[in-house]
Amino acid sequence: MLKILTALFITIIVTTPTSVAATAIEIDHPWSKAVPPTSKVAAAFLSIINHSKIDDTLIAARSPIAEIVELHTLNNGNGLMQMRQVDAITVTAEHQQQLEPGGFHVMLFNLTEVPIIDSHFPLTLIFKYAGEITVDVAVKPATYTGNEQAKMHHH
Ligand SMILES: [Cu+2]
Repeated sequence: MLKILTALFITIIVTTPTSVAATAIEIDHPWSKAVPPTSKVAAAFLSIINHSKIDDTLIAARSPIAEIVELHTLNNGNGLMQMRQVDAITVTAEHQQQLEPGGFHVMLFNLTEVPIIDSHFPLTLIFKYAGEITVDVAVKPATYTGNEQAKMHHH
């Protein structure tokens, strides 16, 4: 009996940290707007859902299709929308943070491969606590806004 209890105890210790890390942060609907074939820049948008009881922070990102990946925000200064790099994007405990056109986004510079409509490219997001999460970013037409993700527009 003691042996069984010990075995169970060990199993719990080994598996718990992994499952907590895997479910604490969820990335929903990662997408990117298609850019001209000669473009050197692109932007990626997504929802970050923090299921944990502690605030987490997106601190960096990287992608095999870009030499430089930065976290950006858009500011409305004197009627002009200006992009600015930010060090981090905080995701409050049990809340959702949108990265969307007109707000926070992931900026890809010096593209080594220009994403094509209807294709995907990998993007790795690095969080302070949740660690690295890699998602497949869907490349959408330039007219796409991300607001109608619930609707299907395939004909
Ligand atoms: Cu930007």
